[in-house]
Amino acid sequence: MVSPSAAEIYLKEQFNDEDWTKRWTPSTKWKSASDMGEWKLTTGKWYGGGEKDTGIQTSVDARFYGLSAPMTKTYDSSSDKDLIIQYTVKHEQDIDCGGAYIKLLPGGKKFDSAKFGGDTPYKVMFGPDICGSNKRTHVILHYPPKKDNVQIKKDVSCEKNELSHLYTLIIKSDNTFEVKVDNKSVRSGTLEEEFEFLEKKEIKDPSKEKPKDWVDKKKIPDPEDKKPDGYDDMPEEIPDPDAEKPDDWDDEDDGEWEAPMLPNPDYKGPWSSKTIPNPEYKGPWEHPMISNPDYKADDKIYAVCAEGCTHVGFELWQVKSGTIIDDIIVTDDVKEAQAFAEETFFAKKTAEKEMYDKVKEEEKPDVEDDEDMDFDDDDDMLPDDEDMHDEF
Ligand SMILES: [Ca+2]
Repeated sequence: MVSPSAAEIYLKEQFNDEDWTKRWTPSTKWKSASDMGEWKLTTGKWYGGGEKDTGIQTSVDARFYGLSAPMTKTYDSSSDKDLIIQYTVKHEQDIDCGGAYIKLLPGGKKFDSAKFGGDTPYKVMFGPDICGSNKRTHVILHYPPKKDNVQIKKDVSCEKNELSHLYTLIIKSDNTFEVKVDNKSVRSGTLEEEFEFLEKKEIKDPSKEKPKDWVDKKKIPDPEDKKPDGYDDMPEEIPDPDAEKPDDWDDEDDGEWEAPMLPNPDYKGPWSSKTIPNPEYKGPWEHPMISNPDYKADDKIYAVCAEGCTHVGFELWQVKSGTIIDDIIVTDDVKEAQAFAEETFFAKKTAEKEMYDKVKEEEKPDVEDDEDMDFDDDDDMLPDDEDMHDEF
């Protein structure tokens, strides 16, 4: 095994001090001040790391939230370097609509943190975004040859309940990637197959078309099967043989009596021939494929930060505020991200859940007053993974 180059950490942010505002800059020139919400330092209502382990929280409903920070070191993509972005999101407001994704940004000294917002060029956009039934983890990577941002083809689910969840994106220099939620893999594969960075390898041969005499009828009428003589003379209905003329029927007054009609049990509908397999059948026509002349292989798709990534930021819209962001790490070593997750998310997880249960228990009204109310808190605890695996 080749020994890997020393692990680097480009950003580690735990928001456990009042000085976080010296490291992070709000986007004051992105939207008008009245459209912007303020980030607050808080543990939130339930937490597992004690009162000093705070995170940043969106504090006003129906506002934009912009915030960015320089990384401690520039991340440059290179063939011996992976890229891992990891952080936690806690939607303690029981979110109905709001983003909580993070962006990895280029710009260096020219990065305009005051103007940072939805239109600022980025290299990676990653994390949960929920609005009504739309519920996904964005994975969008910038691809310079297309001069465009390219979104993962299949939906990646996200967590919606009121507890902290850990989001991890791993982009490897072998052009594979993995998305984990709470350290469980929710999507992985090659960048080429799971994103539309490249043109298709093969296309339908434009010089070929389906021959006019191609036989794709599987069955034909049996030439041996002939319509029996007199078949069409069979009436659909016949007079009811059991009907009798009523005793009081007067032909003069009532007209000539006729028996009511019944469906004819011998009538079999319009005649159709039996079918037999078509001896000329050739199967469905398949369009011959050729190599796509526009396809260009690229072994550097992973290199999202070829020009250097220097900042991380959040530019979010939240209808219902209260989301808490914490424990961000950007590194080139999966083990560093894993160790940081153990120190933070996994160390706090159980205590946070216990506190959450306690708060929810205390919030319950007295049973005598509200006997009919149904508290389904446990349902919220189930991972929202119903659409997480269905595409594998
Ligand atoms: Ca913290």
